[in-house]
Amino acid sequence: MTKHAIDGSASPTGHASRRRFLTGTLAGGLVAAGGSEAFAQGRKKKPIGPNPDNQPPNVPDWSKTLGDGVADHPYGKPSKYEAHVVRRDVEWLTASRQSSVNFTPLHELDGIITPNGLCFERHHGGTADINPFDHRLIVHGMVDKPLIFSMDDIKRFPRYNRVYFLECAANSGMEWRGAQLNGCQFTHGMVHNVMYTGVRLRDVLEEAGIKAGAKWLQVEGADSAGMNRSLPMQKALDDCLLAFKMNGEALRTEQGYPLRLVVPGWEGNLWVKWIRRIEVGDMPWQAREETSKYTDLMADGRSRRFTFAMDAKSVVTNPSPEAPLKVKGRNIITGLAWSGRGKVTRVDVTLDGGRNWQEARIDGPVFDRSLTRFYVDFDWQGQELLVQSRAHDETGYVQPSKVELRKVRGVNSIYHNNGIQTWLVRANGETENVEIS
Ligand SMILES: Nc1nc2c(c(=O)[nH]1)N[C@H]1C(S)=C(S)[C@@H](COP(=O)(O)O)O[C@H]1N2
Ligand SMILES: [Mo]
Repeated sequence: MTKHAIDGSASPTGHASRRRFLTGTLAGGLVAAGGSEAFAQGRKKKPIGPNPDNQPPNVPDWSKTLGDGVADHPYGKPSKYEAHVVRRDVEWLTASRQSSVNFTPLHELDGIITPNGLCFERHHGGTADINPFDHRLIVHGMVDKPLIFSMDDIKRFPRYNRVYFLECAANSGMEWRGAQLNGCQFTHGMVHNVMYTGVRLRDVLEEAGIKAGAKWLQVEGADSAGMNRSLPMQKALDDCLLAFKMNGEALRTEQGYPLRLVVPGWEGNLWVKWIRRIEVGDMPWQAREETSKYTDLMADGRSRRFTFAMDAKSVVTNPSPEAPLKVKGRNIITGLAWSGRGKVTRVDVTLDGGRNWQEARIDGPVFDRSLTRFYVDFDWQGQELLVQSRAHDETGYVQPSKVELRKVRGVNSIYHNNGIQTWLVRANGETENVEIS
């Protein structure tokens, strides 16, 4: 799988006619080198250029008046000049309260941690607005003594801090049949990476006493969807957490306040938010989310089921359609890699659609089942590029091309698309989602 068979004469196929351009996000079209990023995203008029009054040796406007005091910022917010850095949704893709999803702006971030306000959201029945004093977690079924825990009870178990990515199994799911969404926020933004503080699910289960023969848990949320999944006991005992903090502060409502299940490396759907009930049993429950949904329909009509672990994957976040190259000369290519099976050990990047690969420079902490940041420092002379990245993990697994992936899985799937992404960078810096065969 490491050898990348690319037809020497292969030219990129844009499928532009099949692709729906996202109004409001890319409406202004993509721009030539020199445009500001906000302009590239069609939200601002073409900038006239920096105000000379604010340039050296002049004293800039913001140095001439007294600023806000601390009383103006009881809870901090990003600079108003970063107002375009937000989660976004796709109009035709489930934007109702019954079922909704938005996407992390990956191309605006750096390092490995996703800020709390930018973590993508996926809700099956909207968010639950829970009073933590009233919230309870029930543990029952095949246990010695059924228990009900308050949040204070949960917080008295030993605490652990762990950084993990959460990826929705449907991330990149719209791309199974070809390039469709023109932006890395939309092709890859159903992933976030957070430091959780919580307690081990194992400790809570052992408090109730697990009966012999117990093999599965049913985990259920307190949202209007009552979203539930079956979780193997082995995984629950191994490394799952019941988390109440994200990146140091209380979980956000959108992420499951006051308590969520953390299931390292496994598909996001299992990470039950607003968790209220754990039932211990000896068989899976065959819930909606593991029968009708979150299964992969193969070409022969059979379905892959209980596909828990997220395979190694990566994406170049810059350049990408929302973040075109702007100037010739020194440029940075950067992106993210992750694996649900361990640490990322290496990331390769190609600028010519897979003929030549170079090893990217990984920087920042490399944690087990966490987003991992990579860079390629390069000199761009305005040549067309076909940029791809390819992740390796510590099991020896190498991220496959989309062609290789489709050979095994067909094109009926929605979930678990970890194929290599291609961005076409044109001579003017515009960048487009394409596929090469
Ligand atoms: N209770 C509950 N838990 C849930 C969901 C939900 O709708 N309700 N959505 C699941 C899905 S499909 C995903 S991908 C993740 C998304 O987590 P996030 O909203 O923190 O990104 O939560 C999972 N946990
Ligand atoms: Mo999901």
